[in-house]
Amino acid sequence: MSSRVRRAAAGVLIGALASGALVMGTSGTAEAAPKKTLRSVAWKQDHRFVGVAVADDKLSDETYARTVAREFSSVTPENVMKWETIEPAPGEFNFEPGDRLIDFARKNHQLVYGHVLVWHSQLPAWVNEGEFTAEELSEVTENHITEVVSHYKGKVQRWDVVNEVFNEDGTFRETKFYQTLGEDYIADAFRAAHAADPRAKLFINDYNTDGIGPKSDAMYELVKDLLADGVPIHGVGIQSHMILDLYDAESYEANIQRFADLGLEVVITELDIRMDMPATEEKLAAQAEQFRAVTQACVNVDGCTGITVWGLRDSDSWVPGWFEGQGAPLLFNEDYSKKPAYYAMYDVFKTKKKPCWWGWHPGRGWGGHHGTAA
Ligand code: 9MR
Repeated sequence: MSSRVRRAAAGVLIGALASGALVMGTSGTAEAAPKKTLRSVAWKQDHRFVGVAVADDKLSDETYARTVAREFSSVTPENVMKWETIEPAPGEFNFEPGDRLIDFARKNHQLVYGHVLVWHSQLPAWVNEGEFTAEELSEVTENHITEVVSHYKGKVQRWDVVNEVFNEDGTFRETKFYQTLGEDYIADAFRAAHAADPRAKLFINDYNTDGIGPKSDAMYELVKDLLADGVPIHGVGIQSHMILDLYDAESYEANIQRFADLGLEVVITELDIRMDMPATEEKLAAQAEQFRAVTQACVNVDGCTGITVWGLRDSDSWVPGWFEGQGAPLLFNEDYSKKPAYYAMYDVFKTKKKPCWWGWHPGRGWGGHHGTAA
């Protein structure tokens, strides 16, 4: 593609993302209801995407679909691109539910964040319990990645290539892949994904890597090594499944910044903030402040390109099913009304934090930049 064509294509994408606001109009019933949408303020003010994990079985619900389309500029399939769904039997691929989401995203001018190629969980028994030599498992994995990424070539802009490879202490998790192939399975997965779609941005993703600590340190060392070895890795996903009031803003931002400083993109990939139920007004207000702080941390770091929340409404969340007595971790109530957390995120995006200076810059010519007027 010529650079002119590429620029034109980028222009279309930018226009499409921004157009969320035009399509959508007003929403919400609260007194302070913003006139715009989350996706439009995030994109227009900050050039960041706001994503949501989408449950395939809910897309047929009109209000659910309308809210996902209106408020978000990126979608992540919550489950349907995982190995057990997409390749349930050797070489048998089930792309239909994933295709449905791709189609939805295209109609609504949304990005797609692919989730996930290599993960120890939601792995079909034929892989997890299969008796493979290293060579065989390597081939099975490469084939899986090649088929899935090729199928979605040009339609999925970012992929979680490997997910949750670490234990809490920063050692490698003893998965089928690690036990059979050793650490090399990680670099190999990135190489296979890159070969299948050289333009897709490839991510490593994990939870409890939100602040600086043994697990995020291990992630940092690993990605540094991968970069030094020329492995095609482009980003780090910080899942950010959080607990109300357990948050260290400084550490969170410093962590995002150090990955960005390596030249990598950072995406907050699975944000939710759970609390002990019942959810009181006070807790919901505190939760909003934590959403505000997380959003602000991303906005403060140039390399942090987007935030995805892990589900639309509290009633869609994985949390109550996994943590007894906990819940209410997202931005919308079951009746699709917006929670204080929604307004907090909106507020950060709509407030431009850094001045943008336009003018002549010695050595760079005309243009704008953030920060001080130098
Ligand atoms: O939200 C997903 C839930 O519906 C599934 O049952 C669960 C199975 O492990 O996975 C959930 O999503 C996970 C994501 O794929 C990876 N990071 C942790 C997420 C929450 O468990």
